[in-house]
Amino acid sequence: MTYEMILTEKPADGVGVVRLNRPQALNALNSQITREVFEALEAFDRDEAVGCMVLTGSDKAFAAGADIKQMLDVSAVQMMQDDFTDWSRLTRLGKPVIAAVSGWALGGGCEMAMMCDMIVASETARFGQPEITIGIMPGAGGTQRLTRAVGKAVAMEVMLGNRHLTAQEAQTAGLVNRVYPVESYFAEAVALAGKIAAMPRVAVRLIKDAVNKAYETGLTQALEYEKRNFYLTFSTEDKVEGMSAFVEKRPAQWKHR
Ligand code: CO8
Repeated sequence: MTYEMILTEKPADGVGVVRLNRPQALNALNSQITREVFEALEAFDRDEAVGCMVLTGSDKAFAAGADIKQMLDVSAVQMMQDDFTDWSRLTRLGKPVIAAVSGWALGGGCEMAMMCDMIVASETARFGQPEITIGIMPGAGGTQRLTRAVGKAVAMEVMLGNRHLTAQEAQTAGLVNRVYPVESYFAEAVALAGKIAAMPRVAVRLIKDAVNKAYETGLTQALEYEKRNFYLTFSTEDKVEGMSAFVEKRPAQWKHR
């Protein structure tokens, strides 16, 4: 597969990286770049050599939002009909995705980072939902995911008052996992992805799936869901291997089955 607006690489064992590469527009997300991002992530999701993915941009911008120039002349009906608005593909990936964010993560850029499973940020990262300043509102999960991550009061200020959260503020609020200097955030994200890729992958998938249920359903239903995934892990070869390795005091050799 050849891409024009993204770069892909496998910089470490088990790790697939998708990099937004539209520097002249601060990685503004038009329909082509978003389609390429989803296709590349889905390809890594199918790739047996990959256990965890990293989605990143440049040091200056993860992404400065959806492409305003593309949206300028688009009607509501076109917006609704175009697959541009179907970003849920990112949330349907089985393997975990870590967003490695530096610089601007605004509007759709912030929303895309929040659709990932974890966020590793550089000290220069800035998170915001400035849609209000161009007369619209967040449309890819901003009002929901940001609110759940940072709480109503901060979310309101970010979305109504165009407040940007610093990396440190975003970490304190629970939006971001880790903050590193700009020189090392990407390597740290790849290292975290490598660590996760080395875990037994059926369990990784079932845990990701169950944690996401905490967002999507009520507690009783989610606990029931967790129990079923837990039982399912007992059907894996890796459960036998992991427990045997513990008892025999040796490292486990995962088969990812
Ligand atoms: N869309 C299109 N082009 C952009 C965008 C954008 N979002 N952001 C930056 N660019 C372009 C600029 O137009 C400029 O191009 P040119 O040189 O050709 O004029 C180039 O990138 C560099 O930008 P600046 O000169 O503005 O750079 P600065 O460093 O001065 O400023 C900022 C950086 C603060 C990030 C500024 O560019 C900015 O405010 N950008 C817009 C941020 C914004 O409003 N984002 C929200 C967009 S709306 C949205 O994301 C809705 C999501 C809905 C998703 C729905 C899917 C379902």
